[in-house]
Amino acid sequence: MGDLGSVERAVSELYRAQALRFGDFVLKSGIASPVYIDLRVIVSHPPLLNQVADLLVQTAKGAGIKYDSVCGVPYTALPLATVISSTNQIPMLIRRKEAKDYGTKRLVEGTINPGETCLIIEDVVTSGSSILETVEVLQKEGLKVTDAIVLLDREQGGKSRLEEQGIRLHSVCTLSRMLEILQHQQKVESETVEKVKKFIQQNIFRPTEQNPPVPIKQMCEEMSFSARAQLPGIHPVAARLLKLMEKKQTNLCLSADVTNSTELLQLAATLGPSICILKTHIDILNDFTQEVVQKLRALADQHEFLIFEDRKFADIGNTVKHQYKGGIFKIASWADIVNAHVVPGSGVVKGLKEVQLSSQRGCLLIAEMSSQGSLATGDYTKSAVQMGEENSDFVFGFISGSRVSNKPEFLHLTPGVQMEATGDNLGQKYVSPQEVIGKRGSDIIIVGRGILSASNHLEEAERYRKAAWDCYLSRLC
Ligand code: S5P
Repeated sequence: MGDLGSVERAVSELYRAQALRFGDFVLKSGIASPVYIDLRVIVSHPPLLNQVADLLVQTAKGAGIKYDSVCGVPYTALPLATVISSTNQIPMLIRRKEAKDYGTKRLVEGTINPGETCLIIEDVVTSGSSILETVEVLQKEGLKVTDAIVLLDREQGGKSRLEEQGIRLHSVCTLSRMLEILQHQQKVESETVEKVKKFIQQNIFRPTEQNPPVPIKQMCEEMSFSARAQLPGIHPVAARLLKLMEKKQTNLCLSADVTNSTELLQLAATLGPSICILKTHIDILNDFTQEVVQKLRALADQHEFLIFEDRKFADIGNTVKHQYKGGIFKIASWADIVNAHVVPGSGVVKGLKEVQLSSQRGCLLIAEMSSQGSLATGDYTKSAVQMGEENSDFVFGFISGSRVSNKPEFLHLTPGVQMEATGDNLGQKYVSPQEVIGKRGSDIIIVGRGILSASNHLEEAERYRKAAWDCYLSRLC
């Protein structure tokens, strides 16, 4: 631990910068907490940033750790690692939270010299999961990782969990010491201290086999589907979808890519209870009639799922308006959800919006694609998100490989999901439900052939439903 004087000064400054707050807080997850810790604010206080970085280095020195590079756990610890690297002339590595895109999968930036030792820098440790994720990535690159330095240990089980995994955790300060310092400085009252201590004890993180570890910090920022359904300004389709997902305990969308209407209706009838959305490509049916979609609508209402026509509109506003409303398919009359490419610019959304029959129709924008070499990356993805956020009266989410918008009103649906295969011979690339929901923060998995190629569709759909739902549950507090 750092020396008393400098630690006390830092704690006092952290309190002043409102990185530590005491009172009655309701975390986004709905859990009541007497303490709120947010060290992201220290970037607005450069002297404090330097002070904290220095305390982290001194703590490493005091513990006699030898290291060749530092790596901050994304994102709050990145500026801390940067200051440590720059001030002490120690090389730094940056761990990406998401692979750059589906193709390159580069997870660490900077020069990696396998065999060298990297020291982990973190701001707050709760369960230790964020550190472990970073350790795993660095170790896969051939680096030695044995120690982590953290500013604040919340004493909620992280230290012992990390030790079990061979990582020694050294903290500048524990939450109880921080409380004592603040009490001594007469910044908090003894009643508050007791309340927080009780809260710590009652919230010790104990991962189990069924409940795999997920970073608590991340979990506490996570809202449940039903809480998101209540958000002011949420699109009615998103609200309906989120509510039925919670009720049916499913975040599985079936991609019903079949060419025969009997088969389509059979799938809807059998898998209806297991899914939240049934996705169609209505133009691949060999025997389309309006009667088919009427029957599909009846099944959707009976089993409470939404119908998503994966039409991928991609033309000027005036054309997509006709494509959505008219022709032989009359998509707008039966599909709750449609999607659009953003390549034509916002006119595509405006055209579709003109048709919008009621507020019970919504649109998803394609921000990323699962196929090899997709051009929907980087700035294109960012523009798609911006276009969606600017048209929230019709757009309620995105087709993407990961969470691309951090606004909880927007849903993320991810295709290219299979448990076993890694791709097909036409460029499709697959990842697991665990990766998509657990790691990349998406909300709904879209599964086609993963289920359709199984001999027992229902059994397989249930397997995917359960896997994706369990991952969603473990994201919550
Ligand atoms: O990027 C995308 C977007 C979509 S909507 N990648 C996709 O694969 N899709 C659709 O998801 C695709 O058109 C197909 O209907 C489904 C994936 O099917 P699967 O059999 O590969 O699971």
